[in-house]
Amino acid sequence: MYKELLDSVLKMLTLQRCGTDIPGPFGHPPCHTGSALIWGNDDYLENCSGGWHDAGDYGRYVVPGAKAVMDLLLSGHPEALIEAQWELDWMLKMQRCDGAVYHKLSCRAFPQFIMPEQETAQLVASPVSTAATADFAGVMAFASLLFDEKRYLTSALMANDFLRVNSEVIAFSNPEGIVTGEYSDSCDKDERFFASCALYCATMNHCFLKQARSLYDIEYASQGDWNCVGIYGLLCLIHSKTKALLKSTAKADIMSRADILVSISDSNPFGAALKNYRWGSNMEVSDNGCLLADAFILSGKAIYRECAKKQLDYILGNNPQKMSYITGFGERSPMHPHHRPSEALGKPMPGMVVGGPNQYLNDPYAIEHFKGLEPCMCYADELASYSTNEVSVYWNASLFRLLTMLDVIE
Ligand code: G3I
Ligand code: 9MR
Ligand code: ZN
Repeated sequence: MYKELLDSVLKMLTLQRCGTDIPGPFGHPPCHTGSALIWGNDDYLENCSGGWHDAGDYGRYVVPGAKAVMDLLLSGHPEALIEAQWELDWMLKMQRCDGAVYHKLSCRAFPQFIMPEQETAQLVASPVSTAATADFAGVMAFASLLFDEKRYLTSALMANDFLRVNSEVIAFSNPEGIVTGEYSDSCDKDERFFASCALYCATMNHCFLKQARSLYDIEYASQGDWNCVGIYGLLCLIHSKTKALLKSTAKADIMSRADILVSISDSNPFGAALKNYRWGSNMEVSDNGCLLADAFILSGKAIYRECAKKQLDYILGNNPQKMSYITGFGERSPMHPHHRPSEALGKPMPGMVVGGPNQYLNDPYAIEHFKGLEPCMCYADELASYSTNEVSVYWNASLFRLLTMLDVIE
């Protein structure tokens, strides 16, 4: 079962591929193969096909895509590395000639619950952002260590040059007429730190180490999400051969965070290393499981491995809903995920982890049904509840990394 689960969780990303023929029961003809209007000018991005549909929608977003890529690359799983290249090669098409990276590619609005090839509205490339540019630099630099592809490092260096010239944040917010996912981030310090660490590991050039030192923050190990990627800088250092002091600092930060997660897990009735339940809380659980697995690898202490296993147990059924949060796995699993292909085909695509309980009532269904509930109970297997029952490639990628790490440290 474990291998079937692992394969299915990775397969979800393949099934989310855009711009290519997808065979099989959840397949479809190529989609979104046209050019994209570059928002704000009359120019077009001619060749912009590829990448992954983000989630239950068909938008393609560099920032969360970078988190998903990093989790696949860090897993070291050979098929995951191949899958990551699908997104990496699309990201290369999102880089402007000055090194900056467009924040996203989507239509102007979310479509109805149709199959992807049926979304034929004009694609728009939204303005560049420094978060997307720095995330791009980070993943490309890290990827250059794993693939014999000069273009990854060359593009990463170009992106870093743009960041050096643009030291102020270029924050993204949906421009006029665009109402798809925003992934806004007003602080790009963690993204710049991630990029600097990855570039240092890829080149061993001390100027990037100096850059990383100036951007370091002790909080990075305790923050993880699409908008908090400093931890990937720490992990790049830990995975590198450098003797820099910052690597020991990174290890120490991971270990002290792991101790805090163990105590949070111990006080949670279901062992989840969670204090609050936010949008994508199941990703936070798998991210924390990965950090605990890293702590076991660094220290050999069983307490971290046992706590990491509790994170997967929570996602697979040891939770207040007494259900597996992964479609198609477990006696009870989500049947109505907020996922356009699943809804259009009338059956849930297997291997997708749903966002999970979210106490902040971020969708109309949640407002109507979850008021007054315990935070851990704010979940419903309902199509309409996109803030608790959607899926995404970066939630799946985090779960995939946890599954591969637990397989190794078992
Ligand atoms: O982390 C803070 C928490 O500290 C605070 O207490 C809480 C209440 O204010 O907010 C938390 O931040 C939330 C964040 O998710 C947590 O990751 C934000 O309020 C919330 O707005 C944010 O929601 C994001 C959502 O898009 C809306 O922007 C989700 O992270 C993100 O996963 C989701 O992504 C969507 C895309 O837009 C479209 N495609 C589907 C995808 C998944 O649903
Ligand atoms: O389907 C959209 C989902 O992918 C997003 O995560 C979510 C939040 O941006 O929005 C969903 O689209 C809904 C829109 O926001 C409001 N009208 C109903 C749409 C479908 O549920
Ligand atoms: Zn598509």
